[in-house]
Amino acid sequence: MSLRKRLIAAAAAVGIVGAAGVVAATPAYAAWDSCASGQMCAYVDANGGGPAMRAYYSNSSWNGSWGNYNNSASSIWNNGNSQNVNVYVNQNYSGSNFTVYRGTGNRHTDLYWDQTGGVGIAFWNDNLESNLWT
Ligand SMILES: [Ca+2]
Repeated sequence: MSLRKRLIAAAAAVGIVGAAGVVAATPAYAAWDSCASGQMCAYVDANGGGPAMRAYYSNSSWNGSWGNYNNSASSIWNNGNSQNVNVYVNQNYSGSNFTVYRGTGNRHTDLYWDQTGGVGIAFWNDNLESNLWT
């Protein structure tokens, strides 16, 4: 998701909480369930929204016949059956990376804010380009 859209969404979310205290806001996107068992899914928008890179296998580049997903993911879920998956900021499994552990509890809901690995805010967002099942 673009930074501008993200800031608008964040402002809207803050407004909801400020006005009503604790509210279970309906997310703008709720597409996690489109990630099939056995896949790692990297969505273009936060919270499993928008188109997704869906990978049963390791991919040295997220651009391919399935679409162009290099430098576009904003959320990610490993719905694999047995393996964790490493994701990288460059093609060919190179550059900074982190492990996406299997399971619902380890979804990276919004890579813009994710500081996994001690990197700054917005480092991972729109920056991933390859994945390696481990
Ligand atoms: Ca990148």
